Amino acid sequence: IKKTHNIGTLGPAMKGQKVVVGGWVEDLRELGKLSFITLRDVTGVSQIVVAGSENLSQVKDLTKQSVVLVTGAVQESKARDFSFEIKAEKIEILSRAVHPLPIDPLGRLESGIDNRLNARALDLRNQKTASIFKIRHHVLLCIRKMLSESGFLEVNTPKIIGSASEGGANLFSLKYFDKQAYLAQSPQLYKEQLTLGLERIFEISSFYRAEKSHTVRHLTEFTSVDIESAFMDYTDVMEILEQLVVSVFDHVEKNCTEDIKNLGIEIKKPQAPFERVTYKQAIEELGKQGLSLAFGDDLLDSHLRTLGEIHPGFYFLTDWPLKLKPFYIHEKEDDPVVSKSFDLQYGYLELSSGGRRLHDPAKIKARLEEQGLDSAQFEDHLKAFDWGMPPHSGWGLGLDRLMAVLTQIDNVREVVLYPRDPERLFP
Ligand code: ATP
Ligand code: AMO
Repeated sequence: IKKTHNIGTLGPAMKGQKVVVGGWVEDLRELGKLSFITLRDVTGVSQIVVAGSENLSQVKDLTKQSVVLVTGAVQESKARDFSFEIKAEKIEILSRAVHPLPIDPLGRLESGIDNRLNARALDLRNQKTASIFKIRHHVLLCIRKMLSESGFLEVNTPKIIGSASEGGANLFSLKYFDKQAYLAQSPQLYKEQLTLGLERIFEISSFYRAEKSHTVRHLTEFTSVDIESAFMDYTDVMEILEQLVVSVFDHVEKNCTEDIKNLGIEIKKPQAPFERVTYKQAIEELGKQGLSLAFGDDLLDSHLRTLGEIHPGFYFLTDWPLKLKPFYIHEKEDDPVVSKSFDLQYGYLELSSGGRRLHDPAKIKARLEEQGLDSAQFEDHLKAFDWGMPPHSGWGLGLDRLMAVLTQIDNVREVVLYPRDPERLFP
């Protein structure tokens, strides 16, 4: 079952060379005493020419998407779509695909997203779908490289937790032997604590939110890229975030040419710095559009859609009213009803939020009480603030949402292999 070559590494220059390739039968045509197989592996596609009674009898009732191993020699091809082909000496059928298949993996017969997700592994033989996940791999590579080079250390924090990290709402609870536990919504508390030991850390992981949202941007299990850094203010981590986004677009443009082509998209690399719009400016802008808001009102979906029209592309919405922000967000020293916080928006879509954090435990306790949260629940977390907690800032970036923007796909389910939403638990 060993291959000597990936199809993508073959070419007409290897004429005469004997190879063993393996993959999936994409197409099969019989022409008199010859059969032609279009064989695809994850790296590319090749034509296989089958002759001779023994080989022909092997492929006689071969089904599309079956797995075969072919031993043969590379030769030039006369076919319009191929610059070379492999003349089979031996064909082994390793696994037979059973028809009818639930979806057409070539995408000639279009299937709805639900049918494709129900057969997700097979959907990956569709080159458009495969390209999304090849790009996702590159995005992760680039993020890890960029943050490591900026002095951030990758960490793993627990996903099974004993008490709420961001306040009680939206938590999945689970039975943990004879105790009650929860699935982490975010690494917020851990990443803050870790700044006192490691200064700059990042985590890329799944987090869980029990939100019954049926939108194209909410999942119950999503991937978050989180950073936290000691000795940085919110504007410093905003700069890191915009550099990261630009690097991701740049890296994908340079390293994923084939996948960009498969998706039929153009990578529009954004320019840093991104526009910074304060919350106060935003409500003035909305006021001019006839949407009247007072300082302290939350921005609803409709408001964000209007702002997205005024500011298409990436922009930061900064300096939110403190009362709209979680207990750990720091106030502005010169205007304490305003917070040192930001969201990164792409048009109407929120991609990330972050800010400067409180590092004075007395202030955190006061904010917890103000928000109706029980500070006793945060005792373990608050202890760390007496051990030399540095001033710190950070953000959380929704990777699935970033992928959706990058690939110009509306629904985050398309960019997640096995998405979880309120209706979907399988496969
Ligand atoms: P948060 O930062 O509070 O966790 P989020 O990251 O999920 O929210 P969004 O849900 O994109 O961010 O928030 C953008 C806006 O969309 C919010 O003002 C919110 O009121 C609104 N919104 C959230 N859920 C829904 C929904 N299911 N349908 C319509 N609008 C929604
Ligand atoms: P927030 O709750 O805004 O902030 O989450 C950060 C980012 O995570 C993504 N996101 C989601 N993506 C898909 N489905 C969901 N249900 C979902 N919920 C959130 C969004 C969002 O912008 N602790 C803070 C971050 C910080 O301050 O460091 C936090 O969790 O893209």
